[in-house]
Amino acid sequence: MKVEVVTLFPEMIRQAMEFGVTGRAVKRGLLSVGTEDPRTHTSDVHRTVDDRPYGGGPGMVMKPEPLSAAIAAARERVPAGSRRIYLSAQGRRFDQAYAEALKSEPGVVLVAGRYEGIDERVIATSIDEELSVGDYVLSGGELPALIVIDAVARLMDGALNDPRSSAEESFAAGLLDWPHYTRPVEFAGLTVPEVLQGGDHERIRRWRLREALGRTWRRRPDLFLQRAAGTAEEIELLNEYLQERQKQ
Ligand code: 4FD
Repeated sequence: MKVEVVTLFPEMIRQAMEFGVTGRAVKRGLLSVGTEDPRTHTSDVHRTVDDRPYGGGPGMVMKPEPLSAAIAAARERVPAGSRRIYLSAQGRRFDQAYAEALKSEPGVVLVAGRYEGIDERVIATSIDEELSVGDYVLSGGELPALIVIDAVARLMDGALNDPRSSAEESFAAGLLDWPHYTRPVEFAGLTVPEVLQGGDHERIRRWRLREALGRTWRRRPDLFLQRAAGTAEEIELLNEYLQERQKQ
């Protein structure tokens, strides 16, 4: 997959691609990430990319010409038909399902804004979709762009070192994670649950699924609404979990 990020701070994107799962995906050629800086599409001596807002008020707005030129240049380096996505708090909410869908696309242009916003006519003419990574305001779209790249990169075949990691994630898809433990067996007066210390893989699988279901029920009941109906086993395990908590 080819990703181009339109940003006034290309180093933020390039630096982040040197580490971790995304770094590996880039090195393995699963993903390529380029940047396009609107400042390189200016012709005045001051290389101006912002201007005062019509109607007055504080802050500045990204000028349309350099930004739209940068988006057009970025688009030439991704496959035809790639979508141009603007990261903004006004967008549709990014989630795991969106990441899964994006993974299968050959390319995408991610547009990161700065200042108070971008000129609305750029959204009208050069953006296919607005996307939000959550209900909070940031000072730039670069971190949201990196969130999207990270979420997609780790889904690509061969990006994770152990393919069992992605198999494990599909097993508990749409649920919160179960608790994890490593050595020592006792820490801060707390011990690793007995079931995990033994080698009964079926008991361990059921314990993990029960914990994932129970945590999701307690912490994020809204996730159950988005999820397909539970299997007979899931219903049984959630009942066990809730009954166990009644006693305590
Ligand atoms: N919630 C999000 C995306 C971007 C952002 C920006 C103008 C600054 C939050 C336009 C100025 C965008 C999000 C960047 N904040 N701020 O996804």
